[in-house]
Amino acid sequence: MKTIDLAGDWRLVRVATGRSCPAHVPGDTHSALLAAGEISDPYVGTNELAVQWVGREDWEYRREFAVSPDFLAEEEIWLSCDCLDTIAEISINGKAVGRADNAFVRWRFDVKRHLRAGKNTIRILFRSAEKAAETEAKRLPYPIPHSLYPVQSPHRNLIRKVQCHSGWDWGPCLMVAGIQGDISLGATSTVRIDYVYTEQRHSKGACGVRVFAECTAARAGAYEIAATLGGKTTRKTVSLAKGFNRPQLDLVVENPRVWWPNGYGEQPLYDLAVEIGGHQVSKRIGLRTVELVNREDMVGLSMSFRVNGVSIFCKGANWIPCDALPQRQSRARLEALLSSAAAAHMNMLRAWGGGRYESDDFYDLCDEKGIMVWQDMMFSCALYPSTLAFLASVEREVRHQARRLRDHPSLALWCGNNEDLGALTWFPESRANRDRYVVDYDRLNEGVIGRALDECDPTRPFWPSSPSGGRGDYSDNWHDDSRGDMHYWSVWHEGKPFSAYREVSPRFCSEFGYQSFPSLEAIRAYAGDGSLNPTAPVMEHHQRHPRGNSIITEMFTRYFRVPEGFESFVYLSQVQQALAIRTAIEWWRHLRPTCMGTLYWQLDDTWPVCSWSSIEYSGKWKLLHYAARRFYAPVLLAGFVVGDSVEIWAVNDRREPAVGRVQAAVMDFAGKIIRKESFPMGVPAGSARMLRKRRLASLTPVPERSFLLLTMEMEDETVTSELFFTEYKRCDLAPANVRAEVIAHAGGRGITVSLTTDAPAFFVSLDAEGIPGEFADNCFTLVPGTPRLIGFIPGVHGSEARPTLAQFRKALSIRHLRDTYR
Ligand code: BMA
Repeated sequence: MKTIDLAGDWRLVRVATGRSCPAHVPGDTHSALLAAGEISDPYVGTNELAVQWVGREDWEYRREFAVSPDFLAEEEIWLSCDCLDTIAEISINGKAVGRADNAFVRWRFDVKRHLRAGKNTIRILFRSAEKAAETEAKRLPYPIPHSLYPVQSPHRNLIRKVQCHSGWDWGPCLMVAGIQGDISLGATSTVRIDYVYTEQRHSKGACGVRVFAECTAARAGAYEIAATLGGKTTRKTVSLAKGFNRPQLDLVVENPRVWWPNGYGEQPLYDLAVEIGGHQVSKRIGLRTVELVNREDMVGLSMSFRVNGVSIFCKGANWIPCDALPQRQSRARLEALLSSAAAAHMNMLRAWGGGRYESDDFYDLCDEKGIMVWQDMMFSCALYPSTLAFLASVEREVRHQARRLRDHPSLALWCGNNEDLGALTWFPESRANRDRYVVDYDRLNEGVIGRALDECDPTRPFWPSSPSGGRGDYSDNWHDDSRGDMHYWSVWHEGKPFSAYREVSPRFCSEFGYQSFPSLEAIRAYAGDGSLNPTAPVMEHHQRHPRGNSIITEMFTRYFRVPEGFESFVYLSQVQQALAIRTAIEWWRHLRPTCMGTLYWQLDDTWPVCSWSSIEYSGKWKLLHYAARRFYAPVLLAGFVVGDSVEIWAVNDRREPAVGRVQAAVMDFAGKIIRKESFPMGVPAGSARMLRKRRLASLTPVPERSFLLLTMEMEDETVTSELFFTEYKRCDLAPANVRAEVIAHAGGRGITVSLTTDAPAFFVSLDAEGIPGEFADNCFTLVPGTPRLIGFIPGVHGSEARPTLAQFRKALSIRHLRDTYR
């Protein structure tokens, strides 16, 4: 097979005026216009509003390319486009080649008759997706509503494009267009392989791998198919018809090394190469079994994942596209985010239905890092049409994505959509005429998506919607903690206290979240120094939840003394977020095996904004992400006040028992230990145990005067945790004087901060403004007499940035709870 890569330099033409600028492919309109100085940065200030016109225009991408007589001599020649976003008309040398209307489909057009030897021109005209959606809305016999957000492009649910491009409650409205993913010409007179995928059969000491190669033959005939797996090659001759074929080959891997999720073992990957008629496709596969366990039990319907026969407690977050501008979604950015997820002991991310089927890089990295993927199909928070054209388009999309992605060992589950089942009750139209919309829903979700996935990937289960009570259950599972997965949003959207997290016992909580502000440096970059106030217009512009700032502020008043000054406000918002999610996850982890998964909303951001993310747009960790590294640790030590008692629990996710010693000390706010006990700990693999239960009154007569400091010593690590007996605001904390000394890391490229205090200090947080990097720990309790050394690794994954000690000292600031008020 021969190819001509068409990535690289193109020109972008604004059709209405003929004005043009350079554009990089793969890329998008907005990135090209920004690079050319035609628009201002939509992430700064309120510029987003000033670029809305871009999405309402038509744009043409255009370039020239050369074709050799050799290439032209091949029997079949096609144009292959991995992602055209979205409503596109393609022409070569002035002749129409085809049209596209779904950004999630790989488009292929026969182009042999349009090409000539020497110079050729290709043009791809992108019609405004927003206008196409409006036209479509007018054609529909009845309205198909979707969720509404502050800055938004309407009717996004009528076009097959990344749904959050149209604006979300954390994202800008940037209706980008463009050629994303690979674009190339291919030519062959033999065979083109379209998809390679495998099925595994595990037995003692061996794994049988059946390889399928979907291919298109230019000519009928006998061909040799060769597959190499783990260095061993098997061949056979097959007879192929002209057009579509699916030959298969059987291979065996002796003594396979199995793939494990992060925290459970290694992630060995095997190289697989398949060749037919000179076309070779290579990939890496992982050998493992993965099952979704849905069992009717005393509580309802269980939901857990079992990998290689081991029940996995799924720990992770929800993933949204890592940038609102597709051109910036680089492998390096994905690598940084996914490394951060793995560093916080995550073993699952949910690729959420309002985003995209991610790039190959994303799944390759998840394979390498042991991060299982819960893969939604790209439908979210809306009702969708079930016109024949729409269903046909979705069918094509799902069939393509299933075959593209099904070989990734990380991919654990296909899910029909995000919250569309629940959305049936959101809109007046669907409440008034539920039957009509349920039929639409079912035609699309079971009739097309579920059926196509069953067929294209029989190795994985299909989960109808997140949340849901399973296939065939059409109730709104939003608040049902007995069956399947739930989204628990009462603490944010309904303003319930953090303790409400303890009132539900989810089987699997696939969404729950709490907002915070991004760091001061992020805020300064979009708001400027003159708007450092939560309700300044530019700050409100970067807060897409209409009540977001009010919810954050109101919650402060429940737990904390009201913070003074903007910097304290921002810091406390991050402490509060970390506390909210920690409250939920510590509790739900201790409920295992009733609960077997927690995925908080959300890991990342698409632009700099106040949101539920634990990692802000730049890749910088919020305090929640540091907290996640502790509350998602394989062995968790947690204290809970339950009624008039205090319970101390340990949760062990490991495949081996956890043994160690625990010390529980009641300390007053001057740092004096009032009571102390120490006891051995032994927790069997994959279980939770209550270690001690004490009457609160026996620990402390006045809950406002002290706190519980927990320390767990195991062979390989020491873990500490703290528990307050009442709200922080009720406690008279001592104005602790935290001292920091910055020292160079012996030998390494890191820096160490040595911390001491003269009184207990809570949520002690270090920040090195403007210096990318991560601290070894953050947002922790510091007590007198126990100094801490906290390492700082500069650079965001792989970057060589290395500050001098003087620069670091200048950038370093330290905050703790008592600092936020006088
Ligand atoms: C969830 C998600 C998103 C949304 C988030 C915060 O339910 O599915 O649609 O951004 O809530 O409101």
